[in-house]
Amino acid sequence: MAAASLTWGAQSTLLWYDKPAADWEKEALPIGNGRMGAMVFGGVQAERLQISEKSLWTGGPGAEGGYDFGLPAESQAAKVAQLGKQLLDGSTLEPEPLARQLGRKMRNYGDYQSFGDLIIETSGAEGEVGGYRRELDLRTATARVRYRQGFTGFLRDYFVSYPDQALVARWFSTNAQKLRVRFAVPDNRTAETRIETGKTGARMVVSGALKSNGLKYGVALLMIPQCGSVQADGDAMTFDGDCAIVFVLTARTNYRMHYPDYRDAGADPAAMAVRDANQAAARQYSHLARRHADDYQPLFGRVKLDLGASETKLPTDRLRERYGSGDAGTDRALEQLYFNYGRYLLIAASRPGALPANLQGVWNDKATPPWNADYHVNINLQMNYWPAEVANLAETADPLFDFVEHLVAPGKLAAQRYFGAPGWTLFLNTNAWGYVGPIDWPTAFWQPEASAWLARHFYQHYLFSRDAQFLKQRAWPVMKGAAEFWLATLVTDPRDGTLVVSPSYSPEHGPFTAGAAMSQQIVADLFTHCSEAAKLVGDKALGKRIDDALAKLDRGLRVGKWGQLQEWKVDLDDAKDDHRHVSQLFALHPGHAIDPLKDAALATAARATLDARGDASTGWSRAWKINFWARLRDGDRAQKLLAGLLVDSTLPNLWDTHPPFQIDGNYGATAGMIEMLLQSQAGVLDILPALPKDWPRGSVQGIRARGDVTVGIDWDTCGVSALTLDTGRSGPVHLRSALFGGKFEGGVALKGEGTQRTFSASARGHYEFKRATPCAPG
Ligand code: FUC
Repeated sequence: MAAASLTWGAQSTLLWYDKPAADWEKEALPIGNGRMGAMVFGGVQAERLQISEKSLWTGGPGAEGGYDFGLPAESQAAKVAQLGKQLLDGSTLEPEPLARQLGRKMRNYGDYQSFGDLIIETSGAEGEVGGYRRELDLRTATARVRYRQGFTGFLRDYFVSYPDQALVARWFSTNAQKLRVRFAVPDNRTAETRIETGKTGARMVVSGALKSNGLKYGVALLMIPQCGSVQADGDAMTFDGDCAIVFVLTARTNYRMHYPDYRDAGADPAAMAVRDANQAAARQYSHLARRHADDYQPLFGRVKLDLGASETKLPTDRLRERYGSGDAGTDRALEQLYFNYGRYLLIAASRPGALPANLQGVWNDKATPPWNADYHVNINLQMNYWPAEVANLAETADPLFDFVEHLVAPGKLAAQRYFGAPGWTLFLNTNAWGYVGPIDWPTAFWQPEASAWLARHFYQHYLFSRDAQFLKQRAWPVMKGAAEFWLATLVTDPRDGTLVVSPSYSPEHGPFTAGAAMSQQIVADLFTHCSEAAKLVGDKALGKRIDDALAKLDRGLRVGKWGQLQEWKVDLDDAKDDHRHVSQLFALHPGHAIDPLKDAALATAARATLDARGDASTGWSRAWKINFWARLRDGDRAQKLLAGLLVDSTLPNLWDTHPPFQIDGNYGATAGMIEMLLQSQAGVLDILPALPKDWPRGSVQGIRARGDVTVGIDWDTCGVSALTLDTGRSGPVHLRSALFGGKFEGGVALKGEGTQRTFSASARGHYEFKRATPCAPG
């Protein structure tokens, strides 16, 4: 097999560095197939590949001391109703006493685990190391390391294959290589290592169970040299030969995402890992690489963004350090790279058949990671999936849908136990074990709006795909359950007769009140979608109840005393508060109840709120603000937020940092960059709604709009020069673009005038519109 080619250009699809990674969080490079992940260090004397697998979690069923999904045995409904009533006079309650009453200590919540480290020690090579290069090629989802030592050249390739469910590595050197290979596991589990050597290679199997909960795991490692043989040496395998060697590593557990047992009874993860490894090893390395590319490239290749980056020879860490220092071409290079990396990271951390992307995607090296590396559902899990539809990667949301569907069963108990209500809900956070109860951290324990917010993703998938079957079979049951919960739980506010959420708490901020803005906005968003969906699926009875409730619902949209959008129904906002959650703007993004083109007063208030909160914040908060400003049609401000994120909240390996590393910011910013170029939440395809002046020329291809439309836009200093639309379904398409304000050509009859036009698309149609006058830049 020919050595993989190494390209020096291609800055926008290549992360590269001129030294090995010293730090897991800041420097190592992530690869993954949604279920398994690895962090590549690229060490010379010793290579470390830190391995993760999504389902390896401590805690949950089987944990010593028991596990109750966060739910108390007795009903809390009377207490909750009483507190809710108490707040209806407009009073406030501090979260601490409420957390003492309603919060619960997490018992055996567990942590997402590292699977272990593949350590490959080298010896024999002598002399200075030169020409070192470590890279992550986003076009092929392959990490590479190359260098020379003395007169020997080394080249190593790594990828995690989705079709073959295996990490594959190939080590090539121009002279003999001497390797010692072991798999190190953390000490919170039992571990037995078995090694078998044969003619064509050797196999190591490490298996055991987590001490915490008995969850079984198994990892299989095959070493397949192209010459010579592999020997066993205690718990290690050694190789000494003048040829390339291929590694295949597979990992499994006996986890099953199934409430309430969460185990695949009878599954033998070690045997499963061996099966995976043998199946993969039945193919040549080149064949495995091709299957990986054939799987990955059609996903990654769907979208192309060109912001006018210049070619640069700077390694990625220096490219980032230089960002903002006045060279527009290299600034654009980093932005393009960051955008492509966000799409890459979503494919690498979320593929069908596994758990969704958690706070760290799929990558974790700790036994007790920050926030358990769990699923926070008061923004973070949702943000992870913001790019899925718009970046044309809808398949990556499948794990989210599976996960949320499985939460409905425990979520029904949460609704009963805490509210005596039908339907389903959960609060701040959840894990691999269907945790649905509140925790005892006063700042953030209460957020029963989480189910409605998650249900939104299902309906959005319908809006983008127009897949009526998905709506009926998957979206509607989840949405309906969330709506039934709120229909039973809303109370009449004696102050104005509206329906409100009470008790209500603005995420991680402020006192308990009745009818906080985000609570009302989320419920309004859910009901609005359910009202539409009820008609589409023919559920008249529920549709009527929802419409009646919507008519009385407080929408949570108020302008307060300093011109801000109020966070609470009572005007409590402090203009000096710079809290990272800007929950009161849910209706601007991800919701769409605030439409700046229709409601200038609310848009102005949203702007006042954002100005007061300021631009500096944690990683994910900055990412959210990119989306907010894009929705406010202020491209320069959105780009300023992106710049701040790249400078202050991005690590050398381009991971988002809260701090610490938290992947939501990568995803949120990627989605935000698309919001700057295309929006469709108001039923109109809005072309370049928030283009910053720093992006005077460019092109984006393959992004998605609601209505099953794939969009391509070219622009220059005169605005849009070409627009292409690929329509999956027949029906009207509404467009807004400055292109239609001037002379243009297009192959279809448009209705309307000026910048707003409509045409009737056919299924699988292709439409092109072009500016008809040359651009003479002034
Ligand atoms: C929410 C945020 C925190 C952090 C955590 C994982 O609670 O408010 O900032 O991102 O999630």
